[in-house]
Formats: sequence, structure tokens, C-alpha cells
Amino acid sequence: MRVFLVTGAGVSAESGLGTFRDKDGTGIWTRFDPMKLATPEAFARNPQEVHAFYNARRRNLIKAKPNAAHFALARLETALAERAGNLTLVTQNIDDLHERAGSERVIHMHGELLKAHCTACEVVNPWRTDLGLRERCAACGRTGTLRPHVVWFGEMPFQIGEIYAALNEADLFVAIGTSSSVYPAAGFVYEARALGIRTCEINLEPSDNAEQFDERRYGLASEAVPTWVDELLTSM
Ligand code: BV8
Repeated sequence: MRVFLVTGAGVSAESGLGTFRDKDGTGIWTRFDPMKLATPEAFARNPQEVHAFYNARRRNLIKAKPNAAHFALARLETALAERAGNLTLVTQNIDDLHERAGSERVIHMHGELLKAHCTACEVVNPWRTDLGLRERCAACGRTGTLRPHVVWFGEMPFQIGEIYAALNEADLFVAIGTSSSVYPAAGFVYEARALGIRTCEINLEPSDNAEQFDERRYGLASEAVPTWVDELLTSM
């Protein structure tokens, strides 16, 4: 079986990383204006403020730990490979918790918080400490040219061709921990339905596209995801 799975901030919520649009008002985009912090124009206008926003999230990520949902998805990847199937795990998240839980093939369509991208030479480097205008690019030696290696609003998500190729070959489409409010990720379920692929949503509450899913499971990801993985593997 070939499973295409997209995760969002809800899968990392129980690891202490903020979500963006939770109805209880705790979401990152309810406290901060994404147009002032997550667009290339915002970065050009006020790089210090954008760096400070991502530095705080990077420090929080370094202290965070994967939760049972991340470990269950790593287990699913191994189990599917053992059964001549495969898992394509696409994440909207910029954290590394899927990798730290053991997932080997993760597509970070919105980039990675623990990497920095040099706008002068385009080299991407691992980056685990605060980033600002004084840091130097290890590749070209310039300072003031580094930015977080994340996709901002209005920018092209990464590996789009690979993502759609995997979606076109999938037998099952699953969205986990996402409000399905950011495109193109929120549009994947429509592509899956048009291809006749079975769809499943696992979330704390119905997402913006809930009615598009054949199967819907609601609850905490750390409980609902391991249960779903166990049931899927038992059914195979
Ligand atoms: C693009 C990285 C063209 C940075 C993010 C006007 C101008 C320009 C663009 C647009 C425009 N209007 C619309 C667009 C498109 C735009 C867009 O969709 N805007 C929205 C707001 C309408 N998209 C873009 O700009 C994208 N680029 O369109 O380029 C293109 C098009 C097609 C093909 C190629 C190119 C780029 C978007 C990427 C922006 N970067 N993140 C950063 O992280 O700082 S987006 C941001 O939202 C987050 O980072 C996150 O990745 C993303 C999605 O959010 P979710 O992960 O879903 O999180 P959210 O909080 O919303 O939901 C969490 C869910 O979990 C909730 O439902 C909650 O109930 C649940 N939950 C909570 N706790 C738990 C739980 N579930 C289970 N267990 C729990 N414990």
C-alpha cells in the first residue's frame, strides 16, 4: 500500500510547539500578524523582528521532544516498507520532530527552522543557534545575507513536483493535525479525490475541508495517530 500523508502543526502541538489558528486564540497567527513576520516583504522591511520571531521558535524547538504521533508515523514508514509499500510523509511543519522520531523520508514543503539559507550564494546550512544580521555565511563568507530556510506566504513551497508525483501514485491520502487553511497543502485532498484515492483526516477538530474526507477521526494526535497506525497495519 502507498500512503501519502501530510502533517501540520497539530502533530507537534503536544510537543509544546505552537499551532497557528487554534480556535482558543493561542495560535501563533492569532498573536502575531503573519504578514508582518512570514512574508519576504516583511523580512526586507524589518529583518531583525523576523529573525527574533524565528529565533524564539528555534530555541523552543531545541528543547522540544517528539510525541507518540511522530513515533507512530516513523513506525508506519518502516512497516509499509516491510510490506513492499511506502509512505510519503509531507509536512507543513518546520520542526525536525518527525526525523527525531525516526522518520527517514520527510518532505518539508514549508522548509526547516534548523537550517539557514544564504540569499547571496543560495547555500543552505544547518543552523541551531540564533540567526541575525551579524552572522556570516560559511559558504561565501558574507554577513547579513542569511535568512531562515522557511517558505513564507507568497513563496513557492519546496519539492512541489515530487509531492504531486507521489500523490498521483498513492492508494490512501491522510491529513493529520492541519486546519487545511494554507494552500497548496490544503488543496491536496481535492487532488486525491479527483484521482479516486481514499481520504482520511485525523485532527483535534474538523478542519476547513473536513467534508472532503471519506474517513474522519478526531482527538489528540498522540492518541489518535498510534491507534490509526495500529488499525491500518492490522487491516493489511
Ligand atoms: C504559494 C512556514 C504559490 C513559516 C507557513 C495572497 C498572496 C500570496 C499567496 C496567497 C494569497 N492568498 C492565498 C495565498 C496562498 C497562500 C495561502 O494559502 N494563504 C492562506 C492564509 C489563505 N499560500 C502561500 O503563500 C504558499 N505559497 O501559494 O505559492 C504556489 C501555489 C501552488 C503551487 C506552487 C506555488 C506558501 C504558504 C507557506 C507559508 N508558510 N509556514 C512558519 O512556519 O513560520 S504557513 C503556516 O500555516 C504554518 O507554518 C503551517 O505550516 C501552515 C498550515 O498551518 P497548520 O499546520 O494547518 O496549522 P494550524 O494551526 O492552522 O492548524 C493546526 C490544526 O491542528 C488545527 O486544526 C487544530 O485543531 C489541530 N490540533 C491542535 N492541537 C492538536 C491538533 N490536532 C491533533 N492533536 C492535537 N494535539
